[in-house]
Amino acid sequence: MLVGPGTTVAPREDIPANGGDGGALCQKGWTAGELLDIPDRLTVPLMRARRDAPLEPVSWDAALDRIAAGIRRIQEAHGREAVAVFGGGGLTNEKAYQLGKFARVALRTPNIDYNGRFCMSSAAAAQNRAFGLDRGLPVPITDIAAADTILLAGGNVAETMPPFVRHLTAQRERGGRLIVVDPRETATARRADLHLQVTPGTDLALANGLLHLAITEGFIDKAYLDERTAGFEDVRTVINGYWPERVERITGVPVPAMRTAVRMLGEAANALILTARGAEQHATGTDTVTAFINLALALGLPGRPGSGFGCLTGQGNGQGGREHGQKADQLPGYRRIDDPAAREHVARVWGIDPGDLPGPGLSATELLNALGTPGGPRALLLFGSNPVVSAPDAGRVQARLDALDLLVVSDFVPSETAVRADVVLPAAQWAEETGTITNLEGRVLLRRAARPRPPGVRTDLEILAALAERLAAPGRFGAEPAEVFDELRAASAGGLADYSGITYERIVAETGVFWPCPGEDHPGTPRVFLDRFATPDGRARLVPVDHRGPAEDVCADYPVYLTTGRVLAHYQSGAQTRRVRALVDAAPEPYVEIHPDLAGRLGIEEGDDVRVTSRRGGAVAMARFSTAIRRDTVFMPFHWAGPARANLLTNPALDPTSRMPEFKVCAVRLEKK
Ligand SMILES: Nc1nc2c(c(=O)[nH]1)N[C@H]1C(S)=C(S)[C@@H](COP(=O)(O)OP(=O)(O)OC[C@H]3O[C@@H](n4cnc5c(=O)[nH]c(N)nc54)[C@H](O)[C@@H]3O)O[C@H]1N2
Ligand SMILES: Nc1nc2c(c(=O)[nH]1)N[C@H]1C(S)=C(S)[C@@H](COP(=O)(O)OP(=O)(O)OC[C@H]3O[C@@H](n4cnc5c(=O)[nH]c(N)nc54)[C@H](O)[C@@H]3O)O[C@H]1N2
Ligand SMILES: [Mo]
Repeated sequence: MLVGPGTTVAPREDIPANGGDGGALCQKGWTAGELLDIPDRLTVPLMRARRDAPLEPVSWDAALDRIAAGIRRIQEAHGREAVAVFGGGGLTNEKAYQLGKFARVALRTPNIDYNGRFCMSSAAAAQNRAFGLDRGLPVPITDIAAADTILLAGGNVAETMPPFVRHLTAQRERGGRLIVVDPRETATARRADLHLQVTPGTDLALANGLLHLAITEGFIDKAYLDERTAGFEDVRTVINGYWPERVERITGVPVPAMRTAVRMLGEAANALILTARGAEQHATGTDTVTAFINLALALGLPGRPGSGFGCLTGQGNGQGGREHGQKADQLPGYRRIDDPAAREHVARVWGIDPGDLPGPGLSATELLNALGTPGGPRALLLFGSNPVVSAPDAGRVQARLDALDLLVVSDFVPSETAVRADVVLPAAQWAEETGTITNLEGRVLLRRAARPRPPGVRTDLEILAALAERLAAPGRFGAEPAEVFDELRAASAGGLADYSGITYERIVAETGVFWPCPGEDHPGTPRVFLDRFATPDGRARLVPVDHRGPAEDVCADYPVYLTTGRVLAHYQSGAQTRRVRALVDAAPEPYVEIHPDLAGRLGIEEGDDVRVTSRRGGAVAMARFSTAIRRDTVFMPFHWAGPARANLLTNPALDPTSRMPEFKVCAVRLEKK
């Protein structure tokens, strides 16, 4: 199977989200074993004496003492909120939970957020608003095959979620149809029966336009709307303004294609509407997802097996990472930090006074941009993210990180962010430690350590325990995943994401347990919303939303749209995959995907180095021609550092509800370099 002495990575045949029969892993999975043996793997703590001194190896005690002393000094001089924490959706549930507790109990700071704010936040906000609950898929992934029609907005699963594609294949073999909404004719769009090639940032108008047609063509499920929802009449009023010709003008999608899409959805016995980052990573992301949910509700889909609305999660623990308190506004169990009952419950589990729990803190982009500013945080502890490459307007973020008094990074590779830190802590990686993750179905899975970690390396839980001790934090900070999971169960009890009935033993015996699972005798909940939604009155909410367009539109100086995303061979900021030979060979170079017609107008030839400039900064990458992209749009993957860093260009404009930055559209100009 794989690569990397001593460890093989094999698909779990028994977990359908990984592929089910036959099993499938994506290319990143197949080569992940190599990561365990990368040449510059961190195995010893590093520290610099001064900001301008080099990083040098030190003992764990020296590193941890320095961090604790720095935190104390900064908090005494500037207040508790002057120390901030940044987490990641790749962390296990145990680590995400412990990080949230560490911030609130050991540091007593409100300022903790995580990279899931860049990832899942718009889908989460819209699902919470509509359904009272945010679970990626409301049904097991195997239900996908039962859908007669699937509409996927802004997801390139053929490259980003290869294991998911087998479910699409099974669906197609059953005669099911696929509609893909994407400004590019991606590998996923090429599989589709219908490709709606939208202008970036106009999905909201498209979804409203589809609903308009669904109403005029009589596909609305009146009985369902009466019985299970609220708000349709207000939505209908807004939808009146989205007649097909107007929507074609906004979105670039021809009216006949919209009509076909609506028929495919409306005539299907079972249909699923799914969104991913292409539709979500916008300053209008929450409302855009809401528009797709409105459409799903009007067609009567959510709460029926084989039908519904869902969003595809991203990172290793994209679902669980958003449930247990590493979000600025959240406590474990998907509780709100401003809810007095939630504070009371969690404070009791943590052995502290609810009055000592901080309130909500700054969201990820706002937090990063406040670092080192007057009144902003002066220290940052970072676990599981590489924002120098992955944050919007990354040039500014890099300057903010450099303005800190203390930057601490826990990682297993010297990422672009880690090399700027004052203290770098060498962490164990996934294969070397045990913990739970929750997949997009809401199924909690146990991942056991597969091999011993190198000497000198500690787990994030051990690091947090050692720091909590040095900071004389109240309560316990266990270093053992099983102990932390038991505490998480208690803290989540009674919350929306209730894990109290889930144990490691059950997860193993039952091949994962679906939350909510409020008792050890409760079977777990593979399908949510069958009888009621998680709102106070049990009804789903339709919410009227209007098209606003991108926060930054094209103009004479910046006449081209830039959108960003992923390629098959690389993962995220590339901190891991740029260190794997096989993946570098598969996708060695950063590039700008450009239509030959647009390139011709700009005097750019295939293979030229192109300077791409936005209001934030400039990047340089090689032109790669493609007729699969719109003529008004270029695409850059965001996996590379250096001059081709796409996030030097992106717009940090935020969605007002989710605080999601607008990664998926900004205005640029291009020149041959
Ligand atoms: N190979 C690989 N796989 C990954 C990852 C990775 O880095 N590499 N990352 C993981 C993570 S964390 C995530 S979140 C997922 C993301 O998974 P996806 O959401 O599938 O990934 P993206 O490539 O970011 O965006 C998907 C598509 O959105 C399109 N798009 C751009 N702008 C718009 C728009 O305005 N509207 C619409 N409808 N579409 C638009 C892009 O052209 C792109 O094809 O992937 C996960 N899987
Ligand atoms: N332009 C643009 N930018 C984007 C996006 C986009 O589509 N376009 N997508 C956004 C999205 S969806 C996401 S999810 C973010 C992701 O971007 P990042 O948050 O930067 O995610 P990664 O590159 O996975 O970085 C994770 C880092 O943590 C380390 N790490 C992994 N696991 C662990 C662990 O268990 N413990 C510790 N201590 N370290 C660990 C890895 O080695 C790596 O250095 O990027 C966002 N940025
Ligand atoms: Mo993500």
